[in-house]
Amino acid sequence: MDELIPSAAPFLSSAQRIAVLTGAGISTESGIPTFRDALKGHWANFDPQKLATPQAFASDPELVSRWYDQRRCECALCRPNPGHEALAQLQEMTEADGREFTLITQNVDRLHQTAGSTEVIELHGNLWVWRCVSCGKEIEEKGPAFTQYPPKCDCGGNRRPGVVWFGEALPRVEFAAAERAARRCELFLSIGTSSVVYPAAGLIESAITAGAKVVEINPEATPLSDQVEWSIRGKSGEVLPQLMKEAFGN
Ligand code: BV8
Ligand code: ZN
Repeated sequence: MDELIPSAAPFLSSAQRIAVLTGAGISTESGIPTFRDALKGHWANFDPQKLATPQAFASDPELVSRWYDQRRCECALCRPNPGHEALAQLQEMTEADGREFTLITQNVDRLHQTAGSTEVIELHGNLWVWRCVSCGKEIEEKGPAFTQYPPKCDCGGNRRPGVVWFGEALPRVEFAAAERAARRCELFLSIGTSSVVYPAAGLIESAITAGAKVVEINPEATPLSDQVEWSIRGKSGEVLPQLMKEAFGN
């Protein structure tokens, strides 16, 4: 067990306000590749950051909608891992004590919600809600793969995934709630994120500036590792259960 865990754990059970930011790394142990992991198979020679743009959708809506629908169907087969489950448990225990808990994610896979987390702030949207680019109509797609790419709205418009693409603004209400939680918290957990995509990574900096104690969990160092209280080198699916055991003894 990483020797930092015993010194960070007491704050999980004492902090009045806890905020958590997660990235692709927390879903790795559920079989979902991170943004850093090279795309496989048909998508091997595509750069995810190029596909995840309004320009890519405008120039090739069939290709981009096929990529997102494939990710939707693959994520639907994945299960939460002990990292997701530990955060759902931490929310439950914290709120049972009347303490404040805010879970903010950059992930679009909804595994936090599947693990039982509630009021999850989805900074970058999700793979299930698809929106018509003409009339704005939104429909949640829980079914099998689409039969047509891009999928069409009954108004005739193309439908796009309800995610935030590079160059697009984050949802205002969600981001304001995330900023508020980062500035108010006493303990901030940054889990499985490379801390390079903004404005999400700025939330970690806001928490540090506001004087919060920050725990980073990542097998690798990030640009913010030397600014946080505890930078724990490990997999979130292993470290989070250890932290919970150390903090709450179960
Ligand atoms: C915007 C949804 C303007 C789609 C995503 C300031 C400085 C520099 C650049 C910018 C800046 N401000 C804005 C920018 C531009 C850009 C940006 O940040 N670019 C980066 C690349 C430099 N930001 C934007 O474009 C944002 N929009 O700025 O709009 C604007 C404002 C007003 C009005 C109009 C416009 C929008 C950003 C959101 C884009 N959408 N996702 C989709 O999913 O397809 S971002 C997407 O990539 C993810 O959501 C996530 O945010 C990011 C990937 O980062 P991570 O999640 O951290 O994953 P990554 O693969 O990088 O790293 C994984 C980590 O896990 C690693 O560190 C690894 O070590 C670790 N790990 C691995 N295994 C484990 C593990 N950790 C724990 N346990 C394990 N087992
Ligand atoms: Zn429409």
